Amino acid sequence: MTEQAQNPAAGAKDLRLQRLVGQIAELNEDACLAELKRLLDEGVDPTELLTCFMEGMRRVGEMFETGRYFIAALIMAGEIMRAAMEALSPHLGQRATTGGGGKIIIGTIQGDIHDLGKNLFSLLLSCHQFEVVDLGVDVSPQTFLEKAIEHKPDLIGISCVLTTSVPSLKEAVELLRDQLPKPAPPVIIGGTCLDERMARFVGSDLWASDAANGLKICQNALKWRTEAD
Ligand code: B12
Repeated sequence: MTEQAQNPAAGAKDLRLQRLVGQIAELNEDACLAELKRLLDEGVDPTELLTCFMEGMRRVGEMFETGRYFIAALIMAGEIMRAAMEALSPHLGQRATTGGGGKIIIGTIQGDIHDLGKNLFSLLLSCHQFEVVDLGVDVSPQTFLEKAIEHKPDLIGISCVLTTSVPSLKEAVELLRDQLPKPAPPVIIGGTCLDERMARFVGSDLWASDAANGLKICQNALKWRTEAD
């Protein structure tokens, strides 16, 4: 017997989630946002819904790469993702009013204006007692250094989504490592164009494949730092 036949309710939900991914990839904004609201009202796990939007974005990117979509589609996809994150944010956790988890400065590297992944990571950090100083997008290596000196963070987060910005990312990591007083705060990097191999090339201390993983890595890094002090 198939899983769907054994548990028809779970099967129906899976079908709806698959349809939702399709609506996102087709850039059907009204349909996918209305379905998101209905699924949230029905109590579906918000992280499952976020995964659907990430998969939808991946498919949009794939169609852009293969020439089926143009830049306008990326702009529409960004708008859909921003609206979805606005709807999902209250369900993913409450922003903590106090710090206590440590201070992190974060920004998207020079040449890159993608900010939705960085914002999601910042939101998760804020919900877990981190004080987040967001430097925005298109941040130069020199600005990362100046802001790190000004704010004295426990960690530095850099988002890099575009492959063409990797040289600036490497430059920022090297500048922070060489110019900050020792022990320098660890640098964590993330973004779609990065993987472990790229993180080694760039020379960053830490790398995360997604925001949830990044949060865990930051919490562990702070624990090690506190224990080492
Ligand atoms: C929406 C979008 C846009 C929007 C962005 C809107 C915005 N406000 O961010 C706009 C229209 C601006 C855009 C522009 C371009 N884009 Co675009 N875009 C996308 C798209 C479809 C979705 C990105 C997104 O928001 N995803 C959702 C977020 C939540 O996911 P995320 O960014 O991956 O973040 C997650 C993780 O990576 C991680 N993370 C991210 N940052 C960090 C940082 C840290 C420290 C940590 C720990 C974790 C972390 O956490 C997040 C959640 O898990 C992607 C396709 C894709 N596969 O992602 C292409 C994509 C990223 N874009 C691409 C391209 C090529 C461009 C353009 C160059 C197109 C052009 N010809 O002009 C321009 C570049 C503009 C610029 N200078 O930056 C390529 C990049 C290819 C590459 N490897 O370089 C992609 C992959 C599409 C593709 N497959 O070709 N884009």
